[in-house]
Amino acid sequence: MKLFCKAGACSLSPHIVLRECGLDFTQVNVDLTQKVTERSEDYWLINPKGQVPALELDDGSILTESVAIVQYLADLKPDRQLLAPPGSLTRYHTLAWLSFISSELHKTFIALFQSDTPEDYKAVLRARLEQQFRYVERSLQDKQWLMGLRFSVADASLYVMVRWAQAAQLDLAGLTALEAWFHRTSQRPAVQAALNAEGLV
Ligand SMILES: N[C@@H](CCC(=O)N[C@@H](CS)C(=O)NCC(=O)O)C(=O)O
Repeated sequence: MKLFCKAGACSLSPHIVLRECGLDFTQVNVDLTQKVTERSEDYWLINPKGQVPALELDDGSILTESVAIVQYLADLKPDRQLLAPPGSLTRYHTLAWLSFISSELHKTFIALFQSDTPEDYKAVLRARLEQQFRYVERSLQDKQWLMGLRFSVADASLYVMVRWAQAAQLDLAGLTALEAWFHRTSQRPAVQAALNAEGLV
């Protein structure tokens, strides 16, 4: 498999999951401004949406969308227990987190990071995100991971968002459960390996 990614982007989430699963893959970095891979391939031809992540499977087919990719990867290695089996309610709670992270956090950050977003609207987005992180904080009370006792694909996705929150200098003061969770996640060998491979440490 090949993972098309950009350092620190949302592709870090499937990157972490690939390493948590112990799957064999090649990391291919993409210049998102030029839409060209580090191997000088036209990225539009790989993902017509021009976005990372994209996962190339061994048969040459391409899977896009982080939420779909992490589920696919976790289902390849059910023994790693990154996603509960189909039919179990825990699976759908995990998917609820993936959906929340993708639609509520990720897209709000994208608007915040855009240079042409007006400053007064950026203030609205920051306040919205800080409110959402307070919700995450409440959800993490007395829990090791979002789903309780097990690290899941949802934790991998949330990790990227908290890194972005730090980069955007959002006010996360007092969110001690989130801070402890971030520290725990950062210490996982797969997370360290992914950060290293993306040149982030
Ligand atoms: N819905 C997509 C969104 C992916 C996305 O927004 N990727 C960003 C990086 S975090 C990107 O490639 N941006 C470049 C662009 O949109 O041109 C997913 O979750 O995989």
